[in-house]
Amino acid sequence: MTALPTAFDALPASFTELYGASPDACFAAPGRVNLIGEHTDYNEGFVLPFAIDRAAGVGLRIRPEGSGRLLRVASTRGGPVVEAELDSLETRSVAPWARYVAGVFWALEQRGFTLPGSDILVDSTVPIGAGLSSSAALECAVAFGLNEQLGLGLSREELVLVCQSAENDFVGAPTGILDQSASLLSTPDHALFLDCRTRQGRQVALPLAAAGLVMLVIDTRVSHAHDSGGYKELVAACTRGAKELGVKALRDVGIERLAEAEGTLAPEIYRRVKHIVTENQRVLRTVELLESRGPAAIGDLLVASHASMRDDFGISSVELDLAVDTAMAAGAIGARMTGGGFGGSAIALVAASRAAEVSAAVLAAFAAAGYIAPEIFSVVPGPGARHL
Ligand code: GAF
Repeated sequence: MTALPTAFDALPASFTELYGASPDACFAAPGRVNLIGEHTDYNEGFVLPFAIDRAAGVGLRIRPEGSGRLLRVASTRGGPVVEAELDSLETRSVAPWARYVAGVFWALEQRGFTLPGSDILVDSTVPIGAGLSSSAALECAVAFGLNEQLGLGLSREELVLVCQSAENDFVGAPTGILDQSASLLSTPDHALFLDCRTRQGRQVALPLAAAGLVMLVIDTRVSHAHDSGGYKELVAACTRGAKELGVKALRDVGIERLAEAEGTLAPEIYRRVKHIVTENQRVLRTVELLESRGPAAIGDLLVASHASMRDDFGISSVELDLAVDTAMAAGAIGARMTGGGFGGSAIALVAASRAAEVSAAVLAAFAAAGYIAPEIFSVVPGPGARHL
Protein backbone atom coordinates (compact mmCIF):
# COMPACT_ATOMS: atom_id res chain seq x y z
CA MET A 1 0.00 0.00 0.00
CA THR A 2 1.18 3.51 -0.80
CA ALA A 3 1.96 5.74 2.21
CA LEU A 4 -0.32 8.70 2.82
CA PRO A 5 1.07 11.88 1.23
CA THR A 6 1.89 14.67 3.68
CA ALA A 7 -0.43 17.65 3.86
CA PHE A 8 0.20 21.23 2.84
CA ASP A 9 2.99 22.40 5.15
CA ALA A 10 5.07 23.73 2.28
CA LEU A 11 2.23 25.62 0.59
CA PRO A 12 2.77 29.06 2.26
CA ALA A 13 6.49 29.07 1.44
CA SER A 14 5.87 27.93 -2.15
CA PHE A 15 3.24 30.65 -2.52
CA THR A 16 5.61 33.34 -1.23
CA GLU A 17 8.37 32.19 -3.52
CA LEU A 18 6.08 32.27 -6.55
CA TYR A 19 4.13 35.47 -5.95
CA GLY A 20 6.61 37.46 -3.85
CA ALA A 21 4.12 37.87 -0.98
CA SER A 22 2.74 35.43 1.54
CA PRO A 23 -0.81 34.06 1.22
CA ASP A 24 -3.53 35.64 3.35
CA ALA A 25 -4.66 32.14 4.28
CA CYS A 26 -4.63 28.53 3.10
CA PHE A 27 -7.62 26.21 2.78
CA ALA A 28 -8.20 22.55 2.01
CA ALA A 29 -11.16 20.58 0.71
CA PRO A 30 -11.19 16.79 0.39
CA GLY A 31 -11.81 14.40 -2.45
CA ARG A 32 -14.39 11.71 -1.86
CA VAL A 33 -15.21 8.07 -2.16
CA ASN A 34 -18.81 7.36 -2.99
CA LEU A 35 -19.70 4.37 -0.86
CA ILE A 36 -22.81 3.70 -2.93
CA GLY A 37 -25.36 5.64 -5.01
CA GLU A 38 -23.79 6.18 -8.41
CA HIS A 39 -25.30 8.50 -11.03
CA THR A 40 -28.34 8.85 -8.83
CA ASP A 41 -27.55 12.48 -7.93
CA TYR A 42 -28.67 14.08 -11.20
CA ASN A 43 -31.72 11.80 -11.14
CA GLU A 44 -32.75 13.46 -7.85
CA GLY A 45 -32.06 10.26 -5.92
CA PHE A 46 -29.90 9.16 -2.99
CA VAL A 47 -26.13 9.08 -2.51
CA LEU A 48 -23.82 8.01 0.32
CA PRO A 49 -20.31 9.44 -0.12
CA PHE A 50 -17.63 10.23 2.42
CA ALA A 51 -14.76 12.71 2.32
CA ILE A 52 -11.37 11.05 2.19
CA ASP A 53 -8.12 12.05 3.85
CA ARG A 54 -6.76 13.41 0.58
CA ALA A 55 -7.49 16.98 -0.38
CA ALA A 56 -6.89 19.95 -2.61
CA GLY A 57 -5.07 22.76 -0.80
CA VAL A 58 -5.05 26.37 -1.93
CA GLY A 59 -3.05 29.38 -0.83
CA LEU A 60 -5.08 32.54 -1.38
CA ARG A 61 -4.05 36.18 -1.46
CA ILE A 62 -6.44 38.99 -2.24
CA ARG A 63 -4.58 41.37 -4.55
CA PRO A 64 -4.17 44.93 -3.24
CA GLU A 65 -6.84 47.44 -4.19
CA GLY A 66 -5.96 49.39 -7.28
CA SER A 67 -4.19 46.44 -8.91
CA GLY A 68 -7.19 45.56 -11.09
CA ARG A 69 -9.32 42.44 -11.09
CA LEU A 70 -6.68 40.02 -12.23
CA LEU A 71 -6.91 36.36 -11.20
CA ARG A 72 -3.65 34.44 -11.17
CA VAL A 73 -3.67 30.68 -10.65
CA ALA A 74 -0.67 28.38 -10.40
CA SER A 75 -0.02 24.81 -9.39
CA THR A 76 2.73 23.37 -7.23
CA ARG A 77 3.08 20.80 -10.03
CA GLY A 78 4.66 23.54 -12.13
CA GLY A 79 3.65 24.99 -15.48
CA PRO A 80 2.89 28.61 -16.28
CA VAL A 81 0.85 30.91 -14.04
CA VAL A 82 -2.63 31.15 -15.59
CA GLU A 83 -3.93 34.71 -15.75
CA ALA A 84 -7.53 35.76 -16.30
CA GLU A 85 -9.30 39.11 -16.03
CA LEU A 86 -12.39 38.77 -13.85
CA ASP A 87 -14.09 41.45 -15.96
CA SER A 88 -14.01 39.21 -19.02
CA LEU A 89 -13.91 35.68 -17.69
CA GLU A 90 -14.57 33.06 -20.37
CA THR A 91 -14.09 29.31 -20.26
CA ARG A 92 -12.03 29.03 -23.40
CA SER A 93 -9.53 31.68 -22.35
CA VAL A 94 -8.56 29.71 -19.21
CA ALA A 95 -6.34 26.59 -19.25
CA PRO A 96 -8.53 23.50 -18.61
CA TRP A 97 -7.18 22.63 -15.14
CA ALA A 98 -7.55 26.23 -13.92
CA ARG A 99 -11.22 26.38 -15.00
CA TYR A 100 -12.20 24.73 -11.71
CA VAL A 101 -10.74 27.78 -9.94
CA ALA A 102 -11.89 30.47 -12.38
CA GLY A 103 -15.32 28.81 -12.53
CA VAL A 104 -15.84 29.42 -8.82
CA PHE A 105 -15.07 33.14 -9.26
CA TRP A 106 -17.46 33.18 -12.21
CA ALA A 107 -20.23 31.39 -10.29
CA LEU A 108 -19.91 33.72 -7.30
CA GLU A 109 -20.10 36.74 -9.59
CA GLN A 110 -23.22 35.25 -11.20
CA ARG A 111 -24.73 35.34 -7.70
CA GLY A 112 -24.09 39.07 -7.54
CA PHE A 113 -20.77 39.25 -5.71
CA THR A 114 -18.03 41.43 -7.15
CA LEU A 115 -14.78 39.73 -6.27
CA PRO A 116 -11.33 41.29 -6.04
CA GLY A 117 -8.36 40.13 -8.06
CA SER A 118 -6.60 37.22 -6.34
CA ASP A 119 -3.49 35.09 -6.42
CA ILE A 120 -3.99 31.38 -5.89
CA LEU A 121 -1.57 28.49 -5.61
CA VAL A 122 -3.02 24.99 -5.84
CA ASP A 123 -1.63 21.79 -4.39
CA SER A 124 -3.40 18.45 -4.18
CA THR A 125 -3.05 15.01 -2.69
CA VAL A 126 -6.11 13.72 -4.57
CA PRO A 127 -4.99 11.71 -7.59
CA ILE A 128 -6.22 13.42 -10.75
CA GLY A 129 -8.66 11.59 -13.02
CA ALA A 130 -8.99 8.73 -10.51
CA GLY A 131 -12.71 9.18 -9.89
CA LEU A 132 -12.05 10.64 -6.43
CA SER A 133 -13.28 14.16 -7.20
CA SER A 134 -10.02 16.02 -7.52
CA SER A 135 -11.81 18.75 -9.47
CA ALA A 136 -14.66 19.22 -6.98
CA ALA A 137 -12.08 19.29 -4.17
CA LEU A 138 -10.35 22.18 -5.92
CA GLU A 139 -13.60 24.06 -6.51
CA CYS A 140 -14.63 23.61 -2.90
CA ALA A 141 -11.28 24.71 -1.47
CA VAL A 142 -11.45 27.91 -3.53
CA ALA A 143 -15.12 28.61 -2.76
CA PHE A 144 -14.68 27.89 0.95
CA GLY A 145 -11.59 30.11 1.06
CA LEU A 146 -13.18 33.04 -0.76
CA ASN A 147 -16.28 32.78 1.42
CA GLU A 148 -14.15 32.95 4.57
CA GLN A 149 -11.66 35.59 3.47
CA LEU A 150 -14.18 37.94 1.91
CA GLY A 151 -16.94 37.33 4.48
CA LEU A 152 -19.47 36.41 1.78
CA GLY A 153 -21.74 34.80 4.36
CA LEU A 154 -22.66 31.72 2.32
CA SER A 155 -23.48 28.46 4.09
CA ARG A 156 -21.71 25.24 3.15
CA GLU A 157 -24.93 24.13 1.45
CA GLU A 158 -24.94 27.28 -0.66
CA LEU A 159 -21.28 26.75 -1.54
CA VAL A 160 -22.23 23.29 -2.88
CA LEU A 161 -24.47 24.99 -5.43
CA VAL A 162 -21.86 27.62 -6.28
CA CYS A 163 -19.33 24.87 -7.02
CA GLN A 164 -21.85 22.82 -8.98
CA SER A 165 -22.58 25.88 -11.11
CA ALA A 166 -18.84 26.38 -11.68
CA GLU A 167 -18.63 22.80 -12.94
CA ASN A 168 -21.89 22.74 -14.95
CA ASP A 169 -21.99 26.25 -16.37
CA PHE A 170 -18.34 27.28 -16.62
CA VAL A 171 -16.38 24.04 -17.06
CA GLY A 172 -19.24 22.42 -18.99
CA ALA A 173 -19.63 19.09 -17.16
CA PRO A 174 -23.33 18.36 -16.40
CA THR A 175 -22.66 16.77 -13.00
CA GLY A 176 -24.91 16.55 -9.95
CA ILE A 177 -24.20 17.63 -6.35
CA LEU A 178 -22.57 14.44 -5.07
CA ASP A 179 -18.94 15.47 -5.14
CA GLN A 180 -19.28 19.04 -3.89
CA SER A 181 -21.62 17.93 -1.09
CA ALA A 182 -19.14 15.31 0.07
CA SER A 183 -16.29 17.80 -0.01
CA LEU A 184 -18.12 20.52 1.91
CA LEU A 185 -20.52 18.67 4.23
CA SER A 186 -18.67 15.56 5.40
CA THR A 187 -17.62 14.85 8.97
CA PRO A 188 -14.96 12.41 10.24
CA ASP A 189 -15.97 8.76 10.64
CA HIS A 190 -19.28 9.31 8.86
CA ALA A 191 -20.75 8.94 5.41
CA LEU A 192 -23.13 11.61 4.14
CA PHE A 193 -26.58 10.26 3.28
CA LEU A 194 -27.98 12.84 0.90
CA ASP A 195 -31.36 13.15 -0.73
CA CYS A 196 -30.41 14.98 -3.93
CA ARG A 197 -33.98 16.19 -4.51
CA THR A 198 -34.46 17.95 -1.20
CA ARG A 199 -30.71 18.38 -0.63
CA GLN A 200 -31.30 17.27 2.95
CA GLY A 201 -28.34 15.36 4.34
CA ARG A 202 -27.78 13.15 7.35
CA GLN A 203 -24.51 11.87 8.79
CA VAL A 204 -24.38 8.07 9.02
CA ALA A 205 -21.70 6.55 11.23
CA LEU A 206 -19.01 4.69 9.29
CA PRO A 207 -16.70 3.46 12.05
CA LEU A 208 -14.30 1.48 9.87
CA ALA A 209 -11.37 1.26 12.28
CA ALA A 210 -13.57 0.39 15.27
CA ALA A 211 -15.08 -2.44 13.19
CA GLY A 212 -11.61 -3.73 12.29
CA LEU A 213 -12.10 -2.74 8.64
CA VAL A 214 -10.11 -0.87 6.04
CA MET A 215 -11.39 0.84 2.90
CA LEU A 216 -8.95 0.31 0.08
CA VAL A 217 -8.97 2.50 -3.00
CA ILE A 218 -7.69 0.79 -6.13
CA ASP A 219 -6.85 3.53 -8.61
CA THR A 220 -6.67 1.76 -11.98
CA ARG A 221 -4.80 4.77 -13.40
CA VAL A 222 -7.07 4.58 -16.41
CA SER A 223 -8.41 8.09 -16.24
CA HIS A 224 -11.76 9.62 -16.98
CA ALA A 225 -13.25 13.09 -17.58
CA HIS A 226 -16.82 14.27 -17.11
CA ASP A 227 -16.83 17.11 -19.59
CA SER A 228 -16.37 14.60 -22.40
CA GLY A 229 -19.03 12.55 -24.18
CA GLY A 230 -19.76 9.51 -22.01
CA TYR A 231 -21.12 11.27 -18.94
CA LYS A 232 -23.29 13.60 -21.02
CA GLU A 233 -24.79 10.62 -22.86
CA LEU A 234 -25.72 9.00 -19.56
CA VAL A 235 -27.42 12.15 -18.35
CA ALA A 236 -29.30 12.34 -21.66
CA ALA A 237 -30.36 8.67 -21.44
CA CYS A 238 -31.69 9.14 -17.91
CA THR A 239 -33.52 12.33 -18.89
CA ARG A 240 -35.11 10.49 -21.81
CA GLY A 241 -36.09 7.55 -19.59
CA ALA A 242 -37.79 9.89 -17.11
CA LYS A 243 -39.59 11.72 -19.90
CA GLU A 244 -40.85 8.54 -21.52
CA LEU A 245 -42.06 7.22 -18.17
CA GLY A 246 -43.83 10.51 -17.49
CA VAL A 247 -41.97 11.42 -14.30
CA LYS A 248 -40.02 14.50 -13.25
CA ALA A 249 -36.89 12.45 -12.55
CA LEU A 250 -35.97 8.76 -12.29
CA ARG A 251 -36.15 9.16 -8.53
CA ASP A 252 -39.92 8.93 -9.03
CA VAL A 253 -39.79 5.45 -10.60
CA GLY A 254 -40.36 2.67 -8.08
CA ILE A 255 -39.13 -0.92 -8.42
CA GLU A 256 -42.70 -1.99 -9.19
CA ARG A 257 -42.63 -0.01 -12.45
CA LEU A 258 -39.55 -1.74 -13.85
CA ALA A 259 -41.47 -4.57 -15.57
CA GLU A 260 -43.65 -2.03 -17.39
CA ALA A 261 -40.58 0.08 -18.23
CA GLU A 262 -38.88 -2.94 -19.76
CA GLY A 263 -41.81 -3.37 -22.11
CA THR A 264 -41.98 0.24 -23.24
CA LEU A 265 -38.46 1.69 -23.25
CA ALA A 266 -35.69 1.04 -25.76
CA PRO A 267 -33.35 -1.60 -24.26
CA GLU A 268 -30.41 0.79 -23.76
CA ILE A 269 -32.64 3.31 -21.97
CA TYR A 270 -34.30 0.61 -19.87
CA ARG A 271 -30.94 -0.67 -18.61
CA ARG A 272 -29.96 2.81 -17.45
CA VAL A 273 -33.32 3.31 -15.78
CA LYS A 274 -33.02 -0.06 -14.06
CA HIS A 275 -29.63 0.86 -12.62
CA ILE A 276 -30.90 4.14 -11.18
CA VAL A 277 -34.05 2.61 -9.71
CA THR A 278 -32.24 -0.32 -8.10
CA GLU A 279 -29.30 1.82 -6.98
CA ASN A 280 -31.59 4.13 -5.05
CA GLN A 281 -32.97 1.08 -3.23
CA ARG A 282 -29.45 -0.12 -2.49
CA VAL A 283 -28.49 3.23 -0.97
CA LEU A 284 -31.51 3.15 1.35
CA ARG A 285 -30.75 -0.42 2.35
CA THR A 286 -27.07 0.40 2.94
CA VAL A 287 -28.03 3.19 5.32
CA GLU A 288 -30.38 0.81 7.17
CA LEU A 289 -27.67 -1.82 7.50
CA LEU A 290 -25.00 0.66 8.58
CA GLU A 291 -27.30 1.93 11.29
CA SER A 292 -28.52 -1.47 12.45
CA ARG A 293 -25.51 -3.76 11.99
CA GLY A 294 -22.48 -1.66 11.04
CA PRO A 295 -20.15 -1.54 8.02
CA ALA A 296 -19.30 -5.25 7.89
CA ALA A 297 -22.91 -5.91 6.80
CA ILE A 298 -22.91 -3.89 3.55
CA GLY A 299 -20.60 -6.02 1.40
CA ASP A 300 -23.29 -7.66 -0.73
CA LEU A 301 -24.82 -4.31 -1.58
CA LEU A 302 -21.46 -2.96 -2.78
CA VAL A 303 -21.04 -5.98 -5.03
CA ALA A 304 -24.60 -5.69 -6.37
CA SER A 305 -24.01 -2.01 -7.09
CA HIS A 306 -20.91 -2.86 -9.10
CA ALA A 307 -22.77 -5.51 -11.09
CA SER A 308 -25.49 -2.98 -11.87
CA MET A 309 -22.97 -0.43 -13.15
CA ARG A 310 -21.20 -3.07 -15.18
CA ASP A 311 -24.23 -4.84 -16.66
CA ASP A 312 -26.97 -2.22 -16.72
CA PHE A 313 -25.45 1.25 -16.63
CA GLY A 314 -22.47 0.18 -18.74
CA ILE A 315 -19.80 2.35 -17.12
CA SER A 316 -17.29 -0.13 -15.73
CA SER A 317 -14.07 -1.12 -17.44
CA VAL A 318 -12.05 -4.32 -17.68
CA GLU A 319 -9.61 -2.91 -15.14
CA LEU A 320 -12.36 -2.00 -12.65
CA ASP A 321 -13.99 -5.42 -13.05
CA LEU A 322 -10.67 -7.13 -12.48
CA ALA A 323 -10.03 -5.02 -9.36
CA VAL A 324 -13.45 -5.87 -7.92
CA ASP A 325 -13.41 -9.57 -8.83
CA THR A 326 -9.88 -10.07 -7.55
CA ALA A 327 -10.50 -8.20 -4.30
CA MET A 328 -13.59 -10.33 -3.66
CA ALA A 329 -11.78 -13.56 -4.49
CA ALA A 330 -8.99 -12.55 -2.09
CA GLY A 331 -11.44 -12.11 0.77
CA ALA A 332 -12.82 -8.56 0.58
CA ILE A 333 -16.18 -8.06 2.29
CA GLY A 334 -17.43 -5.95 -0.60
CA ALA A 335 -16.06 -4.05 -3.60
CA ARG A 336 -17.31 -1.80 -6.35
CA MET A 337 -16.19 0.87 -8.75
CA THR A 338 -16.71 4.35 -7.34
CA GLY A 339 -17.39 7.66 -9.05
CA GLY A 340 -18.43 8.50 -12.57
CA GLY A 341 -16.95 5.44 -14.27
CA PHE A 342 -15.11 4.90 -17.58
CA GLY A 343 -11.99 4.18 -15.55
CA GLY A 344 -10.96 5.68 -12.24
CA SER A 345 -11.05 3.77 -8.99
CA ALA A 346 -12.65 0.82 -7.28
CA ILE A 347 -13.08 0.50 -3.53
CA ALA A 348 -12.72 -2.66 -1.51
CA LEU A 349 -13.98 -3.02 2.05
CA VAL A 350 -11.70 -5.49 3.79
CA ALA A 351 -10.88 -6.77 7.25
CA ALA A 352 -7.74 -4.89 8.36
CA SER A 353 -5.98 -8.23 8.76
CA ARG A 354 -6.53 -9.05 5.07
CA ALA A 355 -5.69 -5.67 3.52
CA ALA A 356 -2.14 -6.59 2.52
CA GLU A 357 -3.29 -9.88 1.01
CA VAL A 358 -6.07 -8.24 -1.01
CA SER A 359 -3.70 -5.52 -2.26
CA ALA A 360 -1.09 -8.07 -3.29
CA ALA A 361 -3.69 -10.16 -5.12
CA VAL A 362 -4.94 -7.14 -7.08
CA LEU A 363 -1.41 -6.06 -8.01
CA ALA A 364 -0.61 -9.60 -9.16
CA ALA A 365 -3.80 -9.87 -11.22
CA PHE A 366 -3.10 -6.54 -12.97
CA ALA A 367 0.47 -7.62 -13.73
CA ALA A 368 -0.75 -10.96 -15.10
CA ALA A 369 -3.30 -9.19 -17.32
CA GLY A 370 -0.65 -6.79 -18.61
CA TYR A 371 -2.46 -3.71 -17.23
CA ILE A 372 -0.73 -0.65 -15.75
CA ALA A 373 -0.02 -1.28 -12.06
CA PRO A 374 -2.80 0.27 -9.96
CA GLU A 375 -2.16 2.58 -7.01
CA ILE A 376 -3.66 1.00 -3.90
CA PHE A 377 -4.10 2.95 -0.67
CA SER A 378 -6.47 3.03 2.26
CA VAL A 379 -8.73 5.98 3.05
CA VAL A 380 -10.60 7.03 6.16
CA PRO A 381 -13.75 9.17 6.32
CA GLY A 382 -12.48 12.66 7.09
CA PRO A 383 -13.71 16.22 7.54
CA GLY A 384 -15.10 18.55 4.89
CA ALA A 385 -13.49 21.79 3.67
CA ARG A 386 -11.49 23.69 6.27
CA HIS A 387 -9.14 26.56 7.00
CA LEU A 388 -5.57 25.26 7.28
C1 GAF B 1 -19.24 12.25 -11.05
C2 GAF B 1 -20.17 13.43 -10.94
F1 GAF B 1 -19.46 14.57 -10.76
C3 GAF B 1 -21.18 13.27 -9.82
O1 GAF B 1 -22.10 14.33 -9.84
C4 GAF B 1 -21.89 11.92 -9.92
O2 GAF B 1 -22.85 11.94 -10.95
C5 GAF B 1 -20.89 10.79 -10.12
O3 GAF B 1 -20.00 11.05 -11.19
C6 GAF B 1 -21.55 9.47 -10.37
O4 GAF B 1 -22.24 9.06 -9.24
O5 GAF B 1 -18.41 12.16 -9.92
